[in-house]
Formats: sequence, C-alpha cells, structure tokens
Amino acid sequence: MDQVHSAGAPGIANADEATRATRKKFYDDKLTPNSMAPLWEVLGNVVTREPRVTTKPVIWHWDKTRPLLMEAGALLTAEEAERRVLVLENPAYVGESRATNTLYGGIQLVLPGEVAPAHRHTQSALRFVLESKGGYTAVGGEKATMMPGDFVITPSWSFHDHGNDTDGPIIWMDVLDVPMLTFFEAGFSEHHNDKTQALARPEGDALARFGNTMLPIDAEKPYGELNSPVFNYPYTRTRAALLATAAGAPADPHWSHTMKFVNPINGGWAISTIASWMMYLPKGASTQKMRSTDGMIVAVAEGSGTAYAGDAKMEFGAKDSFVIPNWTWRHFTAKEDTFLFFSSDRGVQERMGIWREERA
Ligand code: GTQ
Repeated sequence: MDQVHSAGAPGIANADEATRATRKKFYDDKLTPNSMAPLWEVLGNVVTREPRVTTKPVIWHWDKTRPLLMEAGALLTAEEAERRVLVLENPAYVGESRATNTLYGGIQLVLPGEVAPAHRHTQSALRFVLESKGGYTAVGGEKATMMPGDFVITPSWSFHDHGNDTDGPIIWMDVLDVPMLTFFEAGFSEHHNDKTQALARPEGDALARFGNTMLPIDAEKPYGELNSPVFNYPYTRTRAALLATAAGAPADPHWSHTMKFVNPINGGWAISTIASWMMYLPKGASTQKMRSTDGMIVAVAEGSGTAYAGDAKMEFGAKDSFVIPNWTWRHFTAKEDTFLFFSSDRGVQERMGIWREERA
C-alpha cells in the first residue's frame, strides 16, 4: 500500500534533519521570493488517493424551517429582501452560502400579494415547490404556475420574477450553482427595468412546444443548447410518469424508480450546471448502498423514511431538505410511498469526464 502519511511525497520522508534544513533554506531564500514552491512537500494534498470530502450530511426539518421562514416574513417584505430566502448552510461551510461544495440551497417565501422583482444572473437556478396554492415564476417572457412538487428552472442569464396572487404563502427550495460560478469568478447580474417582466407568450406555451415528445420543426433554443427550453415540469406529470414506470418494471436495487429531468434538445440534464432527478420509493422499499462523486441536495416531495449517508442517519418527512455529501455511501428506506427530488453537479462532472460512481 502506498499510503501517504503526510502532505509530502513518500520519498522525502526519511531525509535527516540537516538535509531538511538545507532544503527549507532553499525554499525560503530562493523559491518563496520568486513565487514558487516545492511540489514534493505538498504532493499528497495536490493529488489525493480518494476525494477528500468536506461537505457534511445535514437535514433541515420542515416543522422547524417553515415557522422560521414565516418569522422572516414578518420582519421584511420580499421586495425589501429582493429574495426572502433562508440559506441552507452546510455546517462545513458556515458563512459561505453553500449546501454542498458546489451548490447553493435555500428556502424562499413569497407572501400573498408580494412580488420578488425581476433580475437575472449568470448563476443558474432551479425551484422545487414545497407549499403553494398557485404562485408563479416568470421566465423568458412566460409565467409558470407553481404547485407543490413542480420543478421550474431559470437558466443562466434569463430574467425571472416570482409572484404570489393567492391567499396563502408560497414556499419553495432554490438550488443555484453559486459556488461554481464563484469558483470560476464568472458571476454577473443585473436588475430588470421593470419590477415584473412583460409576458410575451401564454402560460403553458413552452410545455406545449417542447414538452410533448415533439419539438418545433425549426430549431428553437431559447436558453441555448445546454439548457432545457421546457422551463417548468409540473408534478402531476412527474408523479404519473414515476408511478407508470413502477407499474411496468421492477425497482432497480440502487435507484428504486428514478427518472431524470431532461433537456429535450439533447437528452442531457435540464440545466447545464445542475443535474436533477426524482426517485420514487414505494412504501417499505429500501435501496442498496451506492456512492458517487457528486454531492446532492434533496427535497422530500411526499412521504417519509430514512436517508443514510456514511455514518449519518437522517429521518425525513414531507418537505424536509437534506444533503448527501459526495463520495459517501448512501441508501434510503421508505416508511410510506415516498417521492424524493435530487439535485447535484453530476452533469458538469460528466461533461468533464470525471464523474464516478460505485455500487455495493
Ligand atoms: O430567486 O432569483 O435563493 O437570485 C438566491 C438568489 C434565489 C432567485 C436565491 C437568487 C434567487
């Protein structure tokens, strides 16, 4: 076993004190002043045998999240806040607005009569609706009504505003690729001139044109090649598809019944930087252990059960959110019929050719 015991290359471990001192003098006197450093002293940090995972498993329970969000709702308006969101902060990254190493997560509240004003940014976003009687998000000149379980995307640089014309709160999970864009130092944003964007098409237009197993004869790519032109995926359809596939084929040992949200232009993930999919676990089901290099943010659409991530055991109920860290063994059990929404950076890793998984 070529176990690496320190950050340095194994070959330098046995040098005597005098040799080390001579080397150190060389580093300090000659390398540091010239903005250089000896790789052999840090090689074990540069190339690790396995991923060094910093992200921690963590769960946010709805019965705690919702009252806190409502309390925030009494403290400031959506307009004051621009986005009234409680950030899902991973305890491994306090103050960094990160739920996983690469993804931001948050829970957003829009109260009756409120508008979260139109803006756009190079960060891509997705919404997974937790509570709603019919608020909306407008993207690219079209409104999508948001009902519980609906999945809505706002691709990079598309204007989006959220509104609530119902008599109840609307609450959803936001996932954005913020930490990725920060890493690339490629973040831009701007406000729209108007509080809400002008609508150019009737509601349901994108779904009609792109979401019916057909595409317009002349290629239209409103959000480019890598983002789905279908910007809203209603839960009624998602749920029906999962139940129908479950009726037609046995559960996969590792994935139970899982389907991904796709971009009909190229069959890829719906958002260029954030992969998303849904797992249906029938009552009493459990999955086999697996792990992959993508860390995940999960929202519970319906049901209850237990999520295992490494040594962590997370009991979840409806509308809870939790994190499965990258390269950590995971499996799930369901106490009742359960529908889980997942998001991760898998699509990015796949296109870079570095994504890996392992199944027990
Ligand atoms: O709805 O546009 O949670 O811009 C964070 C940043 C939501 C949004 C967030 C955002 C949004």
